[in-house]
Amino acid sequence: MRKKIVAGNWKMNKTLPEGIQLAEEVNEKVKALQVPEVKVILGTPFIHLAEVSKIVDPAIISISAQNCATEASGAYTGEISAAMVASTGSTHVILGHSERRSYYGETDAILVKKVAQALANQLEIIFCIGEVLAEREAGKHFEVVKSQLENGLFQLSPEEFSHIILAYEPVWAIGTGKTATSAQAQEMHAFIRKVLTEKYGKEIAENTSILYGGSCNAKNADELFSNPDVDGGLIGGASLKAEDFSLIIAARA
Ligand code: 3PY
Repeated sequence: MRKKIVAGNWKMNKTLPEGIQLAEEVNEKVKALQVPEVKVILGTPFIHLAEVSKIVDPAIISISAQNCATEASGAYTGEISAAMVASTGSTHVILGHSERRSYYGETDAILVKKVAQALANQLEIIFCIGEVLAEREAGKHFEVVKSQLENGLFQLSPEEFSHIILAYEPVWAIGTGKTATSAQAQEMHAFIRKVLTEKYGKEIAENTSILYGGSCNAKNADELFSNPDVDGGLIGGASLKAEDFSLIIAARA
């Protein structure tokens, strides 16, 4: 049985004291909700990881970085390795977010290296895929998403792939306030599961959690999560307020 997951992506928000406060609030809310069937993940900036790991109860909340380096260690000024991330108590890393692909030039080849580093350091990966508006308007969205899977992940063995959580984030719905309709989300998630079945077989495809991301919030979460192939959400802006984030977690329960 695949997991229901709600993961927050704080992006580049919150100073350290603000992040600590938010993590404390989320920890209290999740404790009160009592939803062991939902895996809750906080994707914080690098500088928060170690502190937030100490604050939250690891039985109910896991911690994730939002990126890691392509290399293991060495003269790479400003980079943070997967081993460093793991040493903070973080168990997850978000890779391939469209903001990293478009603003920082992360190609499929770069992501292959980051995925390898993350797996070598026992990190679970939330791997983001999704098309831009022009690709959807040209009817190429399925092709684009399939190629992101093939070129970024399909080098993995079935065992390695079991450490992947997918997040479908249509780029035109990120930070724009536009959300894919429930039907568009389900259509793409079902397509992704079909592609996974063809590559890894039915069991792995059925066990892979596929999250929806892109302006998912407390108002639309219920409807999005009611789809059979939408296993949860990767939440941007709405993860920055403990109340909104906990409403989304409750919607997934
Ligand atoms: C969003 O909801 O805008 C996101 O990009 C989540 O990763």
